[in-house]
Amino acid sequence: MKWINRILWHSCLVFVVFAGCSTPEPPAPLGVVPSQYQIDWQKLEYYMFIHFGPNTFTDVEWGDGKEDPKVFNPTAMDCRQWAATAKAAGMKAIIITAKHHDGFCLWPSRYSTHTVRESAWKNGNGDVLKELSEACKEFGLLFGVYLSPWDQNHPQYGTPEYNQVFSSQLDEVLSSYGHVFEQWFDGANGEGPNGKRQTYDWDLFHQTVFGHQPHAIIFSDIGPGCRWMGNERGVAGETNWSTMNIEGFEPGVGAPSTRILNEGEEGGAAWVPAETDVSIRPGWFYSASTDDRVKSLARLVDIYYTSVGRNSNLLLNVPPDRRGLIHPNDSARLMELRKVIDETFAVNLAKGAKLTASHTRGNSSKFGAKKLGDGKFDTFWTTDDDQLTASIEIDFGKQQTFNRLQLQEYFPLGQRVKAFSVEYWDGNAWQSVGGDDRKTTIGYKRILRFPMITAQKLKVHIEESLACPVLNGISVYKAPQNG
Ligand code: FUL
Repeated sequence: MKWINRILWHSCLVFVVFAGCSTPEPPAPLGVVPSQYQIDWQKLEYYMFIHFGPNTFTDVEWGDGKEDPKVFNPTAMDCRQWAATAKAAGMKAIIITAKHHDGFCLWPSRYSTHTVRESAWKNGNGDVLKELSEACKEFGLLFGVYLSPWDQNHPQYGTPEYNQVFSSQLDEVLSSYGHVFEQWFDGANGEGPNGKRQTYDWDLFHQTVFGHQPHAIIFSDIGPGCRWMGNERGVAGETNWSTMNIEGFEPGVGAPSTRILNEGEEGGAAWVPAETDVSIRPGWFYSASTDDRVKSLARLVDIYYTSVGRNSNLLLNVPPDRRGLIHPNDSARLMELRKVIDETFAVNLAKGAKLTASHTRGNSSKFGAKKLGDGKFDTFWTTDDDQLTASIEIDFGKQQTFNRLQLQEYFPLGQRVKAFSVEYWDGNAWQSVGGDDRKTTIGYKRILRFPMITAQKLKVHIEESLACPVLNGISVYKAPQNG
């Protein structure tokens, strides 16, 4: 019988060892979570907006659709120059105004008589969307389109038939130029030539988009892919939830308040992350009168932190001039911005630092604080389900000087952290970073900017979370003085 006892004893040991080592399950997703396409979209972070059309030549922001299409005549248009500029700027995509409120189509639409075909450019044989989509492909950029449903030129605008016209135009654009990563819908809705406002058939428009581009991110005030963040100054909410309630709302006049657009809604029923659209110049379209009013480097750096640094993507408008080229003043500024961003985020001082947490899920190394420094997106630190507060300490092992802290939530499991604070060790006591204030929300990326600190240790306190916090990154940087 001895051998039976021995077997029993051994299986018992094996059981105990396995039970002790078994890793806990990852946390369940919280509420609504992003689709894989929204996750991929969020990682793009920074891309270019192009406003180009008759307005470029008439020097207005909103043409009324009565312009002679012949005015559209760029003398040296080169979409490769736009794409090369975007690429060199560190951007990942370009979205172009295929049709603005004046109704002019940058492609030869069969559903309009106000297009590049009627223009003087290339004797009416040109197609801006074709040239740009090819240039994007060549430079490894994604291609996106803005189409304004408001059309001041189309004779059917203001009648039910117009919805079909617009849908047919979407058909053309979304089936002729390859992959379209984002469809931008402007909410503006004015009166038609007959004095009537159009009732937009959003269901039809969305079906048309998804029919051709099932993975496209649809932008509007209420998504469904991503949302306007409520202003054109480049300032997303310091609190910025990627969730909001869209039921019962419409893009444009029927949209939620700008505060909700700016901050999202805690526990909202839909995943609609923020996109910050802002122009590098005072206007959206090129004007020679703004050549010396390109936003300063300091302003653009601020915008980077109030968009990408606040859980929002940044769609920066860079309008080509009448030649059809990006003006050197704009491109020079973009390169300056790229330099600051590259210099700032080149060296993560937390890499190689000792990371410890007050709580770790199941005390398992799989969810340990080390995961915050491994640079991987899909590995994360988290706590037990009932643990909604925790602290993470970074010990650099020696004094380090820094002025930026970047936190990242693993948002595929939902946005959870509601409030946090940060302290550094001054040698005698913990001191608050950036004043005593509690910071709110993290999301994909939250970057804090503060005056230079020299310290060996830094601590992040998760003070409030809707469910156990799940973070996949903490990084510390020293930005150059002009950043
Ligand atoms: C607005 C438009 O009215 C502006 O002209 C511009 O296109 C901006 C991005 O969206 O709603």
